[in-house]
Amino acid sequence: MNVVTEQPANAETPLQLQRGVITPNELFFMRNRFSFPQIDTSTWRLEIGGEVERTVSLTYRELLSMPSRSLTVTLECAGNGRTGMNPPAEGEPWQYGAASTAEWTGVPLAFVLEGVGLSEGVTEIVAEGHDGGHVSDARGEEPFARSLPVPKAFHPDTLLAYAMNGEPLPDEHGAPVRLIVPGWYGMASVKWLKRIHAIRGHFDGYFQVDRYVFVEPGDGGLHRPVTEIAVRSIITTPHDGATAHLGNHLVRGLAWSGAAPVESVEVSVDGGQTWQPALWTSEPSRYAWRAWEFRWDATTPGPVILASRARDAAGNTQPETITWNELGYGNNAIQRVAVQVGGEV
Ligand SMILES: Nc1nc2c(c(=O)[nH]1)N[C@H]1C(S)=C(S)[C@@H](COP(=O)(O)O)O[C@H]1N2
Ligand SMILES: [Mo]
Repeated sequence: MNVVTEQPANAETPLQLQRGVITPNELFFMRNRFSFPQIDTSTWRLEIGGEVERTVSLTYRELLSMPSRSLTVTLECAGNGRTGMNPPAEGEPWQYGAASTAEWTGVPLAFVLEGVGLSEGVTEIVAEGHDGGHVSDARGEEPFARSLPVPKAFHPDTLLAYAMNGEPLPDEHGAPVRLIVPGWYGMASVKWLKRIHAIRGHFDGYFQVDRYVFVEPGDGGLHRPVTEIAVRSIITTPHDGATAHLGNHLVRGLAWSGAAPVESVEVSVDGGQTWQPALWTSEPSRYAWRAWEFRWDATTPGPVILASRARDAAGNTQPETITWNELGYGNNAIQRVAVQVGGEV
C-alpha cells in the first residue's frame, strides 16, 4: 500500500497492483478519521431506534439470518485526486489510489428499517460508527456519523454489509458491519456501525455539515453536500514518470461513475489534443468500475502526455479542471500521465 498517514491509518491502493476489477482486501484503500476500533463480534449489537415504532437491538447472528444480497461496488474517497488541485486544497494528500472495488454482501438497510417502522415525518436515517474523538475546538468530541435521506436509506442496494470479497469484513474496513452506499463517495459508507437512528429534520453532525461539503468561492455559506461519485477514469499502466520503449504498448485503466453506468472512455497520447476510443475489457456494472485498454504505438522518442476521459450514460464527462473547492473534494478532472519514450524495442 502507499501509506498517506500511519496514525490514523490512511493508505492508497498502488495503481500498478490493481489488476482487473476486484481489489484484493489487503490492497483495498483505507480511509480512517480516527484510530480504528476492534470490536468483539459476539457481543456486538446494532441499535435501530430514534423516531421509530419499536426500537430493536440486532446481534451479528440475527443479521446473518436475514435476506442478503451481494453487489460489486467501487468505493472512492471524495478526496481522491486532491493533489491534482490547483491551488492545493486542505486535507489528506491523496493521489489517484483512494478508490478500490469489492464484492460486498449484506442485508438491505430497508429490510431492517421496515422491521422497526418509521414514525411519521422522518426525513433522514443517521448511521453512527464506534469511532470518534476530538473534531474541532467548536465541536469537541464527536463520533463518525452520517445521515442518508430516507429514499437513499430505503434503496434496495444500500446494504448493512458484513462480508467483503467473500470474507468477514476486516477490522480496518469496518468489522463486524458497515454501510455500503453504492454510487456515493466513501464517506457515506459508515464503518463499525453502532447505531442507526431515524430523525425528523436534518442531521447536523460535524462529518455531515462541516466536512464532505463543497466549500466554493461565492457559495455564500450554502455548501452543497458531497453525494454521488463524479464520472472518472484513471490510467493504471503505464505509471506517471515511466519510461517506454519505441513501439507497441497497451495503456490500461479503469472508469466509473456514481450517476449512471460508464459508456465510453477515450485516450489521448498527445496531451489532450486528439482523442481515440479505448476498448472495454470487463463487463458492464451498475456500481463497479470497468477495465479498459488502448493500443498505443509510440513512434517518436521524447516526452509524451497520456490522458483518459470517460463519459457516463447520463451524459457526464470529465472536465479539464474542476471548480476549485476549499476541502478538495470531487476532483474528477482528466488525469495526465507523463511518459518518456526512448530506447530500443
Ligand atoms: N466509522 C467510520 N466510517 C467511515 C470512515 C471513518 O473514518 N469512520 N471513513 C469514511 C470515508 S471518508 C471513506 S472514503 C470510507 C473508506 O472506506 P475504506 O477504509 O474501507 O476504504 O469509509 C468511510 N466510513
Ligand atoms: Mo473519504
